Amino acid sequence: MRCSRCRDAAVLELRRYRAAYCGTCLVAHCERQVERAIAEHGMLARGERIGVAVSGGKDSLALWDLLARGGWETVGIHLQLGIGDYSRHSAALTRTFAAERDLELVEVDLTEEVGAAVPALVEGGQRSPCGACGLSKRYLLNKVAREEGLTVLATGHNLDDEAAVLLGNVLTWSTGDLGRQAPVLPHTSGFARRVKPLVRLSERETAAYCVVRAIDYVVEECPMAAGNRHLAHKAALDALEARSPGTKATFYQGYLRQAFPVFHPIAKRDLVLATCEDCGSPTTGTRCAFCRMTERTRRRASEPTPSVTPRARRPSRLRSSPAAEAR
Ligand code: Q46
Ligand code: ZN
Repeated sequence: MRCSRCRDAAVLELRRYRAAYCGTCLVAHCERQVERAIAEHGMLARGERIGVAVSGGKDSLALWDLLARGGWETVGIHLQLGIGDYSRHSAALTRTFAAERDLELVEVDLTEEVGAAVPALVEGGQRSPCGACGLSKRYLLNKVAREEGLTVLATGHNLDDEAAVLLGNVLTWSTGDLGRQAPVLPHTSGFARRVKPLVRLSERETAAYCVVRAIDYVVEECPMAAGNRHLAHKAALDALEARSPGTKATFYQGYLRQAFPVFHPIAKRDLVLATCEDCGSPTTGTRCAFCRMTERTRRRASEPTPSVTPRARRPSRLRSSPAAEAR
């Protein structure tokens, strides 16, 4: 198989484009797709400092690499979720990536921040592991953004992720979510702007990008993801994509063009945000879902309710910035 652009030996075939790329042309293709997503959706502005949520997986490390090489000013944010060896390995690879490229990295430990890691937040609780984890990530990323003065957070959601979330939202007709699943979630009081620059790239493309760029990423799946509905939706879309290449892109891009404009005004009208009385985060009630979840965890552990609320705690964080240290 030959590269469709330069006729060198290809490393990846992309059936949805009826194309194949060698390593060099694949990297150029990924850069183009990210630049196009950023421009198309007005995601980023030159000069702003971008918080990149970095898990240590292929997507987030590819995203950080693409943004940093594209000349964007970035700070990586890694959340230590306390999921055993998986979390330890993820943190180690993220640190190595940042150190090798001289990039600034902020690490936040969920256990030290709120008194419990993801497995403890789930035990006996009402949320699934990914529900509790997602809530924790959203809360902590926002908190770091506020404390670091970041106006924008970039996440590594790719085309496969977005198409699978969209399928889940359609299957349940979650109209609120269908009106909010955009590649850019604008800044609202208490929430930094959220952007997803990888929405034009599939997992196969980000994985191949990492291999070509010699980025060492966590290959194993999170052990808490088993049985997760999102994975079932991904598998269903994979089967459709195998039969009809381009299905995921058509489904997701079609939603952005045709369905999002219909659902967005409804979601906007129905969303009334207040401020959480415990932590000050935006919420639809009086206390945010994260504060309610952590309180339940504390009660289960039969601890006396700490007098220190998440708002009053100082984040437990490490900062590594080889350049700053060298100065
Ligand atoms: S880390 Fe957390 Fe993911 Fe693990 S528990 Fe689920 S959400 S699968 S990206
Ligand atoms: Zn709160």
